[in-house]
Amino acid sequence: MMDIKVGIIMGSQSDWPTMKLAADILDELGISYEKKIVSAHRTPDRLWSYGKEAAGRGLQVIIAGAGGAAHLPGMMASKTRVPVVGVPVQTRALSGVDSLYSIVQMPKGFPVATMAIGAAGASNAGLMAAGILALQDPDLAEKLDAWRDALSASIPDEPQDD
Ligand code: RP5
Repeated sequence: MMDIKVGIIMGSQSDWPTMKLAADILDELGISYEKKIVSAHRTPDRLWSYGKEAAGRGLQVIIAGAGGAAHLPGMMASKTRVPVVGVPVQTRALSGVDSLYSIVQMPKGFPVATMAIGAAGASNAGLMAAGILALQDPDLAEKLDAWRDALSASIPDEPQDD
């Protein structure tokens, strides 16, 4: 079994359609990961033990997504030195601006690498994790370069009529 290097955690089952986009990127690049529901509010003990054990278990990046009063990424960053990439999940009431503000304004000492709100942020979280791991993994670096080149190549020179 491959070592699990990335943990994808989220506050609720309802975050999974967004957070799955991070998982899709990791799948595309052949990066092993686990996915867990870890709520800062509803399962604080689970959050605590996940953060306490993360480095010892060999996790190298934690992607944490939450919406609304989105304390999960920041609380996780306070509990582990493993880099935390935060994804503000889009909310119905406030369009995810609440999530963004909850995640991005960390005090000095406990950073969260905060992505964009919603789908783009989740995909970019997968790519950010890949970039971090690629620093120590030449095969992955090659795959990530190819992924980026393919994206660039898919952009047409000129706009088309509908
Ligand atoms: C947060 O509350 C979760 O991250 C989710 O985005 C939001 C709503 O959760 P549910 O009420 O859908 O479970 O904790």
